[in-house]
Amino acid sequence: QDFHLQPTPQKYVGSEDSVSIPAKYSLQVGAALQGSAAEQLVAGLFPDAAVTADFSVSIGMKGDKSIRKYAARIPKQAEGYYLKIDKEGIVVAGADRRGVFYGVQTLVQLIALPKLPLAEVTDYPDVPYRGVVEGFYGVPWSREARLSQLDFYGRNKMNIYIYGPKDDPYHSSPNWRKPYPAQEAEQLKELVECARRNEVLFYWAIHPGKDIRWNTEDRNLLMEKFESMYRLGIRAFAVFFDDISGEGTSAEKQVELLNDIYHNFVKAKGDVAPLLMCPTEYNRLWTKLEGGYLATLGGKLHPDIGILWTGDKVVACIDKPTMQFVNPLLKRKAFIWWNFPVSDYVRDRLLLGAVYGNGTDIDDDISAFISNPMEHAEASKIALFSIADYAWNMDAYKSDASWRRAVRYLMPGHAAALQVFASHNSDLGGNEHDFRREESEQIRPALERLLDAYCREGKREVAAASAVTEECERMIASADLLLASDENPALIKEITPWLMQFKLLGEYGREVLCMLAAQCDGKKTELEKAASHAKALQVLMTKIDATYNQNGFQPGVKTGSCHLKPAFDRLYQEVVRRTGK
Ligand code: LTM
Repeated sequence: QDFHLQPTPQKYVGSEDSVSIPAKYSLQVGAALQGSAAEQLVAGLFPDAAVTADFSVSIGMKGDKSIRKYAARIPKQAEGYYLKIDKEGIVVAGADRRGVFYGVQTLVQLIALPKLPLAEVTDYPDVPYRGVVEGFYGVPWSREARLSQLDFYGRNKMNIYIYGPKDDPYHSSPNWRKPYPAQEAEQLKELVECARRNEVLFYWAIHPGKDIRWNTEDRNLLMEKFESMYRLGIRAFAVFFDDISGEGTSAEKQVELLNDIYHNFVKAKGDVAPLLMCPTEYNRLWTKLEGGYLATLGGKLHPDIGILWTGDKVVACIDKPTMQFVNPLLKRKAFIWWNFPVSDYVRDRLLLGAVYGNGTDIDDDISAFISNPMEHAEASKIALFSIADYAWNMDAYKSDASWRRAVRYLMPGHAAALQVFASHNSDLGGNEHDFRREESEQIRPALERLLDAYCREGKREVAAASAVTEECERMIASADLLLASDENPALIKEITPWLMQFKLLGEYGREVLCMLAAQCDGKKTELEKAASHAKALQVLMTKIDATYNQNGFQPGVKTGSCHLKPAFDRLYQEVVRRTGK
């Protein structure tokens, strides 16, 4: 049977042979797992265990009696696990609690297959922290979106979520000093519980730098805010000093505050995860070595405090040279904040393309790889799926295959349609960070041939024209299939304006090709008919652009904007020019 475990395990040894779990089985869960997320997951999978049976399910972590025989096979790495399925039973043995949880998550994927294969999996993550920072500008994610995200992280073996939406006034100025109103506080509590069920560390970040005063009053207010978050159940904290100017940017003052939080809050509590901070100079382009900002952090910040880093620029792929630059300055392994698929600086686009460009040789240089996503939570899962895959097992990471699996994961019943849509909605267009992504790669050669033959010689390249027409038909059908589907309502709701625009673009492309054919064949009436329809479609696309997604930054709805739309516009103009009208 054809399947791929997600994220790609370090070692999978499978066989063609399979086993069916009998109605009668025994279940042993290690004592150390009591109350854990793994135990809850196992209880759902195996609800009717007998005391003795020929088929046994043994789940435990290092030191547990239930898996003692397998202790030597458990990987040494944190969060690692060993999973064995044979005719006699199933064993999941984890290096720690999270390792057991991940082993059971792998088992969940295998049990969902038509046949449960006999297999052995030895697995562990390459990067210690993998996950998401909700750190974008724009409408923060909803309660439902966050709950769904946390379940998604659990299933994809991501272990960290940092809450830091820039437009939550209680995270940033003006209200970072105040506690959350009751209803929002309740929702945060619910999220913390959901994170626990998914073995996700829930970090809450504060962003006080825009108006912080370096005095005792503000120091105490920040500590009180952390206390109020601690009372909600939060056990992991971060302080962000990005995107600020003025007094708040002082490295010395930031260090003083963070070390104070470290000693008098994190250590004093005893059950709080390592503190994280986002520096003001969080990328190489903005680093002023002569000012000594990063060197001050590196030298004076307590070594247990993690420091975030976005790479060579605000938005950039992460490679070895950027790590070799920053780690010696920080005197620790940087905690990577990857600004993808965040789209808060290109809000008229959807970034649904493949995840590529990050070094696969940096696992030893980073303490974490976390992604800043789009305001569209469900659509972000396309990229997040592959980021989870990449950060778990860099050597095995295959960008294109992972992207296709991500698409299938989100809409298994409409994977082909979503793939067509995603493949034409990935580039950012010209932007302040000069960050671009490939788009429409498969149809690009045909588009280029078509343009070249027609614009230079007024000829219709037949094979290219039919390939592009077929692609337009696929676009139209895909848009309809997705718009009509109720397979993933959250996703369709987020992308509906782009789907409507995408359908029009397909129709426009098809009509432009009819114009071109009619012009080449000298069919005047047909040409006029096609031209007036193409023109109407242009008007409709402009209307969608002016009606939907009217944010105050990059309003509108752009689709296929890297190659398709420019090519169709160019051909349209060329037909008009050659017709003399
Ligand atoms: O990247 C960082 C550290 N800070 C901000 C983010 O909040 C924002 O989402 C991204 C992308 O626009 N750029 C930033 O500067």
